[in-house]
Amino acid sequence: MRPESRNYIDGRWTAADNAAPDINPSDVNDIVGEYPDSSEGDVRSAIHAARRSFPEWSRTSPHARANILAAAAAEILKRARELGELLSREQGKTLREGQGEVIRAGQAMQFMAGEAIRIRGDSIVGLGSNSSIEVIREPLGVIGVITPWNFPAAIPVFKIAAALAYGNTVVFKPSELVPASASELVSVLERAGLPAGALNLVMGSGPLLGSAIASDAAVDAVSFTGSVSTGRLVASAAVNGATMKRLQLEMGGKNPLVVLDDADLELAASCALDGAFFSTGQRCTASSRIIVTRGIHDRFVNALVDRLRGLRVGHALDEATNIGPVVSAPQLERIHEYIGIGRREGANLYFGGRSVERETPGYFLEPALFTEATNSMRICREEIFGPVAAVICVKDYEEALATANDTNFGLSAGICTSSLAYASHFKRNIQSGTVKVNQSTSGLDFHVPFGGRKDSAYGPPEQGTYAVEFFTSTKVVYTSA
Ligand code: TXE
Repeated sequence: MRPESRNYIDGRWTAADNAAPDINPSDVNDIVGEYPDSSEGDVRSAIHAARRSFPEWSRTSPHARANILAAAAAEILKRARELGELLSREQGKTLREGQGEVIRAGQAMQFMAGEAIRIRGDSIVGLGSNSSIEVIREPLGVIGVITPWNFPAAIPVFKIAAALAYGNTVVFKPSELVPASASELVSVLERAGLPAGALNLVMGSGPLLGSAIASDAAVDAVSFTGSVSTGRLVASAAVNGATMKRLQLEMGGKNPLVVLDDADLELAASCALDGAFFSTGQRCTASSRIIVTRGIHDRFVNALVDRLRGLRVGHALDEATNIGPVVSAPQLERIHEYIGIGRREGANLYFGGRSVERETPGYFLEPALFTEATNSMRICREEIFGPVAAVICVKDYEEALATANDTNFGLSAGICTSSLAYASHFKRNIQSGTVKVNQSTSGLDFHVPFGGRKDSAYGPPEQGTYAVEFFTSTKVVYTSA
């Protein structure tokens, strides 16, 4: 199977003037395919197609929209192994993680199919005599969807399925690093019966194409996931262009996992291992700061390192691999830079952190664990986005909570404790959009809202029934009988 190496604009697969290779990070000699390196002209064509198709698509019956999404979900779930393998091949997460992500994407698509027929409003008795009021929801129009490389299937589905379910049309710009998964998702939706122009795919440079989408007057809203720095550029283009657009930005995290003396040691070590290192640590909800009270600190570090020693770093498609490669050479270089910064700042590189060779040339990195870190160090303040975690030793729960909140991010946070009192206090006082108690900070359900605070997010949360807030606008109608 060789995915379409073309853009999808106005219902047609069209080549761009230039193309770029999609490289397998487990084996850089393996080119998954050549994908469009599109121009601003290609983006404008896609936006115009989305604009033209909006009136008809927005008037399509909710049942018809639901059937299309349900048919697409069925194909995704049926092809989960094949699509998961393609995802792992181009992005580097393990086969189990890639197939798991595709299944989650298919299930989220199914969920959104149901949401298409659950659009509801309110009927309110007016304050004036014989006045009745309706609150109705309407689609926004053309949605720009700009997505990152770490969840090539799930994050595009969370955005695109919701946008389409509520009657919007879409211009989709995936990360340059994962075009194959994006192409497959769009071809699945085309086969499911989407009319021409309802969904348009333009692949290539983020700074060129993403900013063109964010600034174009014919785009009504932008839903973005990526880094804080890029999110700010998207926001600037979206409000300083010809029109002010609605924005939904899901950005980075520096997520704390607090481990208290009364924690279940084995459970805490497993939560930390999963949260910090699985998916090669390339998750916005990764536990990159592990804040441990001193009574359990040494036993916890030893239990975590025992688990780290058992992990196999290798080719994403090798069933024995636990940790796949880092996604790209620039990302691997960035991670090594942070490991060097951590050592120079005085943290102790207690385990791992070295590039390793495997049978094929790839971006393989041993998971890195720092101890003796302080929260003021750059490795505890800045998002590294790789298999790197820092253990911060604190005196007690109070210091742990204060340290956890001392960050510019606010995406996910976890606590491992057997105390209901500490867990309840933590839930109420941690400044994050997601809180996990005796669970990894990563690994979220698709049917509930997901969003952050502070620098981690801007605009309403994604996913679940809460997606209706961003992808529709309300209209309040007053009628005198
Ligand atoms: O993200 P970017 P990348 C963080 C993580 C990682 C860093 C870089 O720290 O090291 O981001 O990863 C498009 N206007 N996260 O490069 O640059 C780009 O093409 C409009 C955390 O993937 O944010 C891609 O489609 N769009 C994040 C998307 O924006 C632009 C997950 C994200 O790219 C653009 C991934 C511009 N000027 C990375 N420049 C999370 N929170 O999950 C680029 N893009």
